[in-house]
Amino acid sequence: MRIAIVCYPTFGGSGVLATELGKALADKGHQVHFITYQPPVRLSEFNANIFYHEVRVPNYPLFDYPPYETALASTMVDVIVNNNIDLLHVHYAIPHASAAYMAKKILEKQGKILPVITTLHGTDITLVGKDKTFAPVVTFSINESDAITAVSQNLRDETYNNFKIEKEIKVIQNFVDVKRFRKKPIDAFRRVIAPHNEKVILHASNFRKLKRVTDVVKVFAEIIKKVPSKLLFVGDGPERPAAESLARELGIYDETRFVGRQEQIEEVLAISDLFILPSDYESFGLAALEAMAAGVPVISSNAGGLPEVNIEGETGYLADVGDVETMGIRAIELLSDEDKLDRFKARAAAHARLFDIETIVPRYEALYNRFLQNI
Ligand code: GMT
Repeated sequence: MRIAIVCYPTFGGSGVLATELGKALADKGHQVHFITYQPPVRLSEFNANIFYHEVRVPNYPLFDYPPYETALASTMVDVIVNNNIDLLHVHYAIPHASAAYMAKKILEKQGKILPVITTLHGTDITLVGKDKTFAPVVTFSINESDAITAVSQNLRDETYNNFKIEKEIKVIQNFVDVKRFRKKPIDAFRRVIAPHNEKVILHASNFRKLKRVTDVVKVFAEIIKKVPSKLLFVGDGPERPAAESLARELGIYDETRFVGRQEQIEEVLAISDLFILPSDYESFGLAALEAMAAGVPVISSNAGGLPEVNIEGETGYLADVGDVETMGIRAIELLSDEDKLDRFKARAAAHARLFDIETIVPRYEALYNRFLQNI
């Protein structure tokens, strides 16, 4: 198959998922064309079946707001015609689904039928999409997609609850390449981070308000009273200064390390004992799944699709959003009992295997095939 994929090329979960999907499809012999405004972050290795097409938005003095969506739709048409693309798969509805609709209509005029699949990822529905400014276009373009998928049951329900969707939304949960996350810890790295064999607590995100990074600091402040430990922050974003100043205020800054964005997150996970994700909402929580694949249990909020990923009392613990006290108690319970921690680590890894790339990617292929047979 020749598949075009549109996504955000940044560190966000939707872009990561779309890129990993494209790579997996290319490994299976499909030709994959990424259409984005810069190369996707996880697209670092050469693969003969992968093509990258940059969306260029010309600068013109009249444009206070460069018309990205128009440029994207035009690039889609160009790539689809010139590479004989069979199917367009867009990740994150805004503005990708409406640009796809435009491209589909243009191509129809030229006699080409283009199946469009839209995968909903989270904030395109729950935060941004719900906004009155976007809602009519989001509703329309989702309904005009030939197939709609959501990354969790919760996101599917949220979409039906918030928009008038007339079509079936198929749940295809996010996946992880389990093999990639089965890493042995690099001893020298662990010694640098935790020189006295302290426990390593990890949080990784884009540090947006919704991630509640200051809650991570508060939970850690409880943990460190009982368990010698270090806190590692991976990623960057607007709430980092707030997290840093709270850590200073609580006198735990020296036990905390901000390592910025990391492409090799598996190396960091390999030295970690516990992952904390206290978000206001996660449609799924891909970062938690990646942690579990590396055998790292998760303390998370019970918001959105997180209970579909992190299983209470098995792969970690869940608490209400903002309940840092319970999160702290559960974390201490786990970290101060080696046998229990080992059991949780093993179960986290086992549960992550249910979301293995080899199980989930064929579900996308089956969906693609359904449309290609109809042309
Ligand atoms: O919130 C993020 O980290 C970014 C965001 C995105 O769209 O890139 O992530 C969303 O998609 C991920 C992949 O499907 C999910 O794992 C995240 O839970 C989801 N984020 C939210 O729902 C807030």
